[in-house]
Amino acid sequence: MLEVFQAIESSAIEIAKLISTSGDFAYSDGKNSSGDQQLKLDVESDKIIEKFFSEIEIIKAIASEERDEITFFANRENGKYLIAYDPLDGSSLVDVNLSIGSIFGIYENEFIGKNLIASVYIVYGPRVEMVIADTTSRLYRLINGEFKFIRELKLANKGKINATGGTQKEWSENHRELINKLFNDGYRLRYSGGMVPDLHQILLKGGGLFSYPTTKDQPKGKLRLLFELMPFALVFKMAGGDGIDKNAVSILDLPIENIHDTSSAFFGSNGELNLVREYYK
Ligand code: P6P
Repeated sequence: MLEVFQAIESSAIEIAKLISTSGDFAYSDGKNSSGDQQLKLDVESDKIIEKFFSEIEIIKAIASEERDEITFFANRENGKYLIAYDPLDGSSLVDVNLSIGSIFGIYENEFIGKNLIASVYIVYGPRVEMVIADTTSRLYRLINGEFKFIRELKLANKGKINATGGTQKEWSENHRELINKLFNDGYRLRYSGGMVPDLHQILLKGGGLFSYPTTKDQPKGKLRLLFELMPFALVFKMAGGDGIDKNAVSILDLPIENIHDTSSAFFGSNGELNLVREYYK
């Protein structure tokens, strides 16, 4: 597993350079499986990650948000890791100089939540930071070209941050009541439109709620299970919180029919998730 983490670190250093040196990011002429217009930056980041992963024997296959199908590496009969990743989530935010990120889920032998043995995400912001979750959630920071361990991440039972995703005019009434309840309890709105920095802020501040519900314009939710939601569910779980869907099912227990499946998602401390359960009962 260490060589996988090292490959992710090497990818992150190259992607950080790519972000800082690229000019305005033209859209490529492609669209990904979720119908998102692909930025050249997405495609280039995906290539960087594949290059490093292709050199690791224990990796059998990779699934990228930017590709329709799973890519199986040749001669990997003994490989046991399947890696699902979003190479550059929220990449369009680079145009307005906001933080973005890369998300990785390392699955053993099968792309299902219970086989997710580790997850990693990178935040490209004023600083480049990384969180690794396996049996704990741990924060690292890129300092002089190396990722240094900073501290373990632990969520309190409640926080003060309310990160409210989705098109508000399309929210269901109970979702609107949940969000207003938090604001009436003094929670502060913190939402950039990039799930990596938005979730990172809740983890580092010790608590709060990130919500991306199903809406009329996103009836199955927008965020992807394999590449985004399951990796973050492991991070939050290991930090003492959790990630659940609108039926209060743990995201790690949700079935995967297609590698690009999406779901509603609520991430946070237990205090906030109990409110979600109450308002979505
Ligand atoms: P909305 C970025 O495009 C992304 O996939 C996530 O990073 C982010 O949480 C979400 O979409 C933002 O979506 O509809 O709130 O703009």
